Amino acid sequence: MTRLVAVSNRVTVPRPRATPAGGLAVGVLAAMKSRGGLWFGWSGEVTDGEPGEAALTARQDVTFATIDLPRDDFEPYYGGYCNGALWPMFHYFVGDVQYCDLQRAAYARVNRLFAARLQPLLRDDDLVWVHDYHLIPLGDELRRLGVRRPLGFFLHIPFPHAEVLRALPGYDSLVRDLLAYDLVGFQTRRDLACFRSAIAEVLGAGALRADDAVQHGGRCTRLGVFPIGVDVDSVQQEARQSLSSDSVKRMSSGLLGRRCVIGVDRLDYSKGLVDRFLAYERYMEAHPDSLNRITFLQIAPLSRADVRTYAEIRRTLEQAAGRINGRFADTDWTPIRYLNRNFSHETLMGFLRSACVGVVTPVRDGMNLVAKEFVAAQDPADPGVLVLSTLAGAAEEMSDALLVNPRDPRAVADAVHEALTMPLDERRARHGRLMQVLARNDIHAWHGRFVQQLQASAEPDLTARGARRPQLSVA
Ligand code: ADQ
Repeated sequence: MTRLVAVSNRVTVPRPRATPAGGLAVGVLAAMKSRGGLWFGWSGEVTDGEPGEAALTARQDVTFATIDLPRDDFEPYYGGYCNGALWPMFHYFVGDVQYCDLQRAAYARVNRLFAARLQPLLRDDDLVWVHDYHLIPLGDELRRLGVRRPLGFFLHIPFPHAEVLRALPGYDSLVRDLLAYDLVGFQTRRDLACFRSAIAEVLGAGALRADDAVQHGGRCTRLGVFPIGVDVDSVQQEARQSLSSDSVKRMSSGLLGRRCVIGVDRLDYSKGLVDRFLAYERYMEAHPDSLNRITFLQIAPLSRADVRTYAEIRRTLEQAAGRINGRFADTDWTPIRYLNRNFSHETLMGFLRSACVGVVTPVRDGMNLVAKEFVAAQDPADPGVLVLSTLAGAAEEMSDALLVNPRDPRAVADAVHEALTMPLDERRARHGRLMQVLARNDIHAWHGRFVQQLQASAEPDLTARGARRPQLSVA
């Protein structure tokens, strides 16, 4: 039996009442819980000396293997290259990219360290699945250490078009590093198309085969689209159960009968929160009859607080919420309730179920699990309506949401109005169709398809000798 080894920047060892606020952790944890195996990554701690061997913690079928990172490398690796260069570049915030050679060198060293500490833990029958932009060079580092097992990579965030990517110094090495993997997965067809543009830019159009495989350096890398989903049954159950929990009851009773519009996002400039607040202000201006009848609840736990752009967006949002509330609030009503804290997943699903409208308006997002969770959490007999950005990966599948350009406050305000006034039969019909999409492509389908295709990549590549292989891209 093959063993699944997942690798991500941060490993979250589950603890009671601790919920990771982040889509990657939610997705990887679901895959590990259902398949068992080893999950390797950073412990969350830094050390002054040379980081030691991985610390192992076993929980049921999953072993969590964590390493500390060198103090001197952590900041330039994580806050620097990962979140100061790659994150903004991959989300098309080209003007915010802070590139620095020293940070890129720290990124390379951390990836080398990951490989050195992971390699002794690997067995001959392992399938290794590496997650996200922090670890692009890890596959190549493992190959250098002699690892021959199938290596897969999944990118949780968008992949930018070559025209954008080529503004990043050293972008060609990132593209070549991805070709050390046997299987590279993306969230959407658009991301895959952008990666093809990058391959054409770096290696020439001839490197891409018609079946979406890249032949390079003696290796064949297959490309595919694997849109991440949610655990529909578990979200439904959590949402129903938590309606009777204290937190959800307190939230609902605090609304005093008002209808709730909800947003749930990590505090990140890619999530479109400033534009969303302005759109909500526009909505209240255009619909004075809504004042004191609707509450907008925005939950936004802080993330990457040490990175400058994140501190800036936090200040801007606090000012916007303060200004809008100061302008519209009444003695017994606050139009925007803005909370920077984490909740348990179950509580959050209860909040989503209690809301009439979910506003998910990132200005760029790989997928966006909250959009899917909002739909899955609804009461099918009286469902709320999802307002969704066309620039979220989720929009590719969720065409029954009200799709909007997140940068257009009038369009978002109009969609919120349409959602709040939509007749019940239309809400039910849209919700039913969206649920079919979610059920067809849930979290189990996501990891099941990826692992199956990674496994298949361990088989010899017959295509090069003229035999047919099954088509690997998407649902
Ligand atoms: P994220 O950018 O973190 O994920 P998202 O996909 O929306 O974004 O996932 C967030 C997850 O964290 C959701 O499951 C949500 O319920 C949870 N969460 C959010 N706020 C919370 C809070 N206050 N308390 C507790 N939990 C909270 C990245 C990419 C996305 C991609 C995912 C998965 O940026 O585009 O969808 O990975 O691939």
